[in-house]
Amino acid sequence: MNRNDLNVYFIMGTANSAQPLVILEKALQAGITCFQFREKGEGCLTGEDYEAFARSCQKLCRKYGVPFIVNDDVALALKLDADGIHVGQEDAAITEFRAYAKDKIIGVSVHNEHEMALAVQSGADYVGIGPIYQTKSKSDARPPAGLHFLRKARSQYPGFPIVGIGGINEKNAAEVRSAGADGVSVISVICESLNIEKTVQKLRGNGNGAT
Ligand code: TZP
Ligand code: ICP
Ligand code: MG
Repeated sequence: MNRNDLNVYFIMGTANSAQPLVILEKALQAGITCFQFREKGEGCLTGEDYEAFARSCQKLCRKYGVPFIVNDDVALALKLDADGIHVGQEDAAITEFRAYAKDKIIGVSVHNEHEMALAVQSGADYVGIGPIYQTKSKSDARPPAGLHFLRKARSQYPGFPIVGIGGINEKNAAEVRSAGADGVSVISVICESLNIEKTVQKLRGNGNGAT
């Protein structure tokens, strides 16, 4: 995968927005560089509705040439021929998915040096590090970790694709990049934005205070 694809990495499901497809298209128009389908939480879609919603998101991503990544659900990712999958430490093993999908993007959530080393060795294409700040979008999120491990991971793996996640907004995105992230992964700051165009622009850090 291209590290630039991680620049502004939007994650969403129906739990995050009342009009998810409208929000997704606005975000795509505004220039997000990656999308993750994450249909989780109370009242989330199941069965046919779940698959149909995923396909609608995928179709939009294709229209804008943006990678469509599925969170956790290996079967769905394979069925839809998604561009990739993102797995947590508790989810399916990377090697299992790689066996089925040699050329797909595989992302892994990591929280310490050991998990990072394992992800790199197992052939992950990128890692997500977080939650950096307090997040309200993940019910089982760990406490905020700050930037320390992100900095360390970057110094140990100078060329490895890394995205920061958790409580990232227009104001703190620049310091996440400065700490070594190739990009920022966000849910609420886009879903709750009154001006998605502007929000995405600021997340990109193009001359908005990025150091
Ligand atoms: N994993 C760690 S934090 C998080 C996930 C899925 C949620 C990020 O959402 P937000 O609203 O950008 O804090
Ligand atoms: N990082 C990314 C990119 N996605 C996730 N769902 C996560 C961490 C937990
Ligand atoms: Mg997971």
